[in-house]
Amino acid sequence: MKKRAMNPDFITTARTLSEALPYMQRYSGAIVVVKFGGNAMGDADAMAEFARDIVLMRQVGINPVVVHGGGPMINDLLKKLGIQSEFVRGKRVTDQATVEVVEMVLTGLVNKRIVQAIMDEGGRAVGLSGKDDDLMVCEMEDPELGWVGRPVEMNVQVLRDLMSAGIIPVVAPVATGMDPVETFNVNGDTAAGAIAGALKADRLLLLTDVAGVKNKAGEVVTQLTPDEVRAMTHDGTIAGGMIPKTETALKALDEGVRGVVILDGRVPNACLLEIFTEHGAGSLIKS
Ligand code: X2W
Repeated sequence: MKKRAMNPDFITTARTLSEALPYMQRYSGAIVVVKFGGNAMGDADAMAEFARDIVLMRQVGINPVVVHGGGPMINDLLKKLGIQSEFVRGKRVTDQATVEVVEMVLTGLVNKRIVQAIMDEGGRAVGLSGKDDDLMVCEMEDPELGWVGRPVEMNVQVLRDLMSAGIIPVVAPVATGMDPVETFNVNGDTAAGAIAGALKADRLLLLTDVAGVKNKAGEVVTQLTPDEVRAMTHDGTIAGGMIPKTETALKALDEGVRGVVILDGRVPNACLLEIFTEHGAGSLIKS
């Protein structure tokens, strides 16, 4: 009689799947908005792995919505074109020439790359920007920043329509203004927060290149309340580039998002770790 050898890797795979069942049940039908930042995109392998996680989420009944950035890719093209660029409080000062490059890079290059990566993994994806179906209408955030938009009106029906058709929406953070000839450059985190808020998402995952919110001792805090975030911001524990992320998180929670996670998108399978395991990944901010 032929004996079947038991490969220990298969046993681990089966156990991992089995342990994921309660999480699949908990998130079945949930809306999860994932902000995929330019710094988290890495190389083609990292992009493929991210896409695979998103397709797997959809396969088990979650409704993922991807909102992406692409700051480093915008920097590359601006540099090639000889256009200077600077950031004020984490946002790109955006003149007319810059906003044209931002729109080209985000809605063209980066958006289609992500859409393609999702389709390569067997999912259905459609790319759009805040301009499509008036998804995100903005006003000028601060004249000093130029064409940088603050979302003032959200029309998320198009996202619901795509989700109910089994299609993963991939959104570039570019928007129109109240005057439709205007084009706004929107910070990717801000756009993801506004979309998650308007959808009253179950989770907003902010994928970045740091492990999460750190305490005074430099350790990542796995769960914290909005009050704790405010206290840590007040005493300077939360500082620098983390501030726009935690501000986005608090605003999204105020608007009805159930939980926001700030996590390291460079960790393999970051989204799966967060959604399908007990430990999660990064820092969960929740009331
Ligand atoms: C960003 C939009 C892209 C973005 C920019 O121009 O770089 C503003 O700063 P990451 O990769 O998520 O940083 N917009 C207003 O947010 O990209």
